Formats: sequence, C-alpha cells, structure tokens
Amino acid sequence: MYRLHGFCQSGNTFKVAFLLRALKQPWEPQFVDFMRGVTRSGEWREATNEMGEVPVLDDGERRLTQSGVILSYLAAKHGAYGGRSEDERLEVLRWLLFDNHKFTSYFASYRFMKAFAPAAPDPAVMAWLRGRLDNAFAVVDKHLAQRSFMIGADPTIADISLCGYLFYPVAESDYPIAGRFRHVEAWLERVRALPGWANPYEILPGERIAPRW
Ligand SMILES: N[C@@H](CCC(=O)N[C@@H](CS)C(=O)NCC(=O)O)C(=O)O
Repeated sequence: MYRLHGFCQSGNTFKVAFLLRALKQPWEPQFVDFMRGVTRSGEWREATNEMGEVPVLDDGERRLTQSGVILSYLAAKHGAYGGRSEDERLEVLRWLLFDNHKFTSYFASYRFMKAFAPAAPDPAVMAWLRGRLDNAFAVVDKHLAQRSFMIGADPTIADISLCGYLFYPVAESDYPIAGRFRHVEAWLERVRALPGWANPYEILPGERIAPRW
C-alpha cells in the first residue's frame, strides 16, 4: 500500500494519484494541511521533506519526493507509462523537466496567487507570470498539433505531469484554455478519458476553498 502525502488543491499531488490509479495500485492519502502552513514548519520538514513540498510518496520504508521523481519511479517499477525505448524515456524526461520548470510551475504559482494567497496579487507580478505562461502553453500546443500525446501515440508520465493542474476549475486560475490552445484542449479530453483519471477534488483529501481574488 502506497501512502501519498498531499492535499486536494495540489496538482502535483494529483499527478501521482492519477498515475497510481492508472497503474491500479492501492494507495492511501495522508492529508497535509498546506493551507495552514504545515509544510513550512521545521518539524514537518525534519520529519517528512526537507524541501518543504508535497507530494511525498511512501513505498514501505522508501520515501520519495518531487513529482517527477515519483512518476519516474512508479513508471519504471510497474513497467508502464515511462516510454518503451531509451529515446522515448529521454523524451519523457525532457518534458518532465520542461513541465517542472516552466509549465506547471508558472501555472501553479499564477493559480495560487489568484485563488489562495492571503493577500491580493500584485498586477505586475501576475502580468509577468501570464506572459511566461502564454509562452509555455504555446510550446505545448504546437507540440501537440502533431501527436495525440506528448511523446507520440501513447500516454506517458509526461502527459500526467503536464496535465496536473489543468482539471481544476477555471475560476481558480482565471486562465482559460478552451478557445485559446486548441491542441491542448483536445489533448485534455484524451487525457480525461484515460484509465485512472478522476476529478482531483474527488480523490484527494482536504477542503475546497472558493477562489479569494
Ligand atoms: N517540483 C515539485 C513542486 C512541488 C510543489 O511546489 N508543491 C507545492 C504544493 S502543490 C508545495 O508543497 N509548495 C510549498 C512551497 O513552495 O513552499 C514537484 O513536482 O513535486
């Protein structure tokens, strides 16, 4: 039984939950009260993750952090969604890195400031982030114009990583995809139809919070 530390607003946690479900692996959630600052406490960092981040996955005695590491570990261990050749695995890694650096990270920051930050977002910061986000989405949209999934005809953890934040309500991010990035939009419908997909708010612990700003 895997144990997944996280919370329902965390798309990074959702990525891991989605893959565990796709792999039909048993797992239990461990709620982390991120919104009340648990991951910033010295105790939690000491006991759970020095980086102060979820997701964290426990596989028996082994503890893993960083969604890209966890996805790669599970794909290799269970022999699915990781790419079928060295070239495919490298392509998966390339998109995991792009996702962590530019796609998920800008989107998650933008959404956090719009929906959950304690103070109203600074318009200049939001404008800068939005520009970065537009660029990252355009890169993925162009890539998906030529293929069904990120590395070709079959889904991999690259898709699961990139889609992690894109099934939350648009009101949380105020960053609509529909009508702007049509290849991303079509890809999301294909991802939604994959085994294991679910609404993050229905499978992860924690309370829903109405967008604040
Ligand atoms: N690159 C990391 C990012 C993880 C991350 O940013 N997690 C958020 C929650 S979704 C977090 O715990 N943030 C705490 C912080 O930035 O202080 C991953 O993919 O696991």
